[in-house]
Amino acid sequence: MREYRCLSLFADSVPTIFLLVLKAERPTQEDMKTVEKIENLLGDQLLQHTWILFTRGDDLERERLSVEEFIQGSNYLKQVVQRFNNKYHIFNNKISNPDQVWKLLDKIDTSLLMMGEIMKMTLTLKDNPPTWNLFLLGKSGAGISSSANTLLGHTDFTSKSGFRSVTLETQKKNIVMRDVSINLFDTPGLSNTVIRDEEVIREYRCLSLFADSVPTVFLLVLKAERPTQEDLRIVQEIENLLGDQLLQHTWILFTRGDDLERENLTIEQFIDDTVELKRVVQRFRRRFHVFNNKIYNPDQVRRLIEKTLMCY
Ligand SMILES: Nc1nc2c(ncn2[C@@H]2O[C@H](COP(=O)(O)OP(=O)(O)OP(=O)(O)O)[C@@H](O)[C@H]2O)c(=O)[nH]1
Ligand SMILES: [Mg+2]
Repeated sequence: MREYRCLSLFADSVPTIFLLVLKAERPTQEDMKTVEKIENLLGDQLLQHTWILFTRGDDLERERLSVEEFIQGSNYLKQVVQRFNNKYHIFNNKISNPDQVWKLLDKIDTSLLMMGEIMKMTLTLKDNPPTWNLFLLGKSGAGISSSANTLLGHTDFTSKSGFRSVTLETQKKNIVMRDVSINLFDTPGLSNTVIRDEEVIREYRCLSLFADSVPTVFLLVLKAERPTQEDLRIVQEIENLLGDQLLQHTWILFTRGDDLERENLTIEQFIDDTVELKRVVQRFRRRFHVFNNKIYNPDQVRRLIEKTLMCY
């Protein structure tokens, strides 16, 4: 469910069709529960872009049943198909038959979809600014949500101190800044006290899938403190996950600029005095920025946006 939720976050920025795959068999209680969960997750709007794709067309062929007859034979399926506005198709995955694919695409009516998209793109270019994705990730408690709030200019993402991790699933908010529309993603951090690292990594992987469809910047959030072994391990883990290509669009965002200010240190001095950080920052070709999340200072936000968008 975590991954499905994550995928659905992108449905408004990239043209998207969901295919809900069901066996062409009498549905079990478990199938019904799954369908219900997916309907709830997608909600009315995304359901308009969702098709039921029945598989095992070969079984129906053997029984000389059309998919329509199969659906008519079950009150439950009749109701489901109605809820999906009769949007369904059947595949026989046991044979290679491009015709069944073309038929599905015809049904989805790609031409209409494309027309809609072209119209939307023309409108977007004329009336709306281009869209960017900005993903904030890192270690739980590093200040991921606070930094997202600093970027927003107000407190929308929940952020607080304490032993328990606060952000447990990715949240998205949109801001328009310097003629650019930015989708900000606040994510659960690694070393989380509630969810396992593997789940967080899976969520990051899902987010990174969309990095090639919309210009994307990753912000790896780190406290401006001497890093622990755990901090360094997490940085390395994120580097491995993103890979060389996405790392070129990744910036280290230090938090706790207020602590540095109190000690009269610039972020450059702090990095150069901290051997481990100096190495990390070198690997990122010195792509970094610092936030003081305790004050309202649009200038620090403007500078980050200028740096990251300029280097894209
Ligand atoms: N002094 C100071 N505190 C900060 C700064 N940024 C974040 N914090 C504090 O650090 C604590 C954790 O911040 P969050 O933004 O909730 O951290 P997170 O990484 O989102 O953590 P989880 O959602 O719990 O995984 C909060 O008490 C913040 O107020 C900063 O720049 N300066
Ligand atoms: Mg958080």
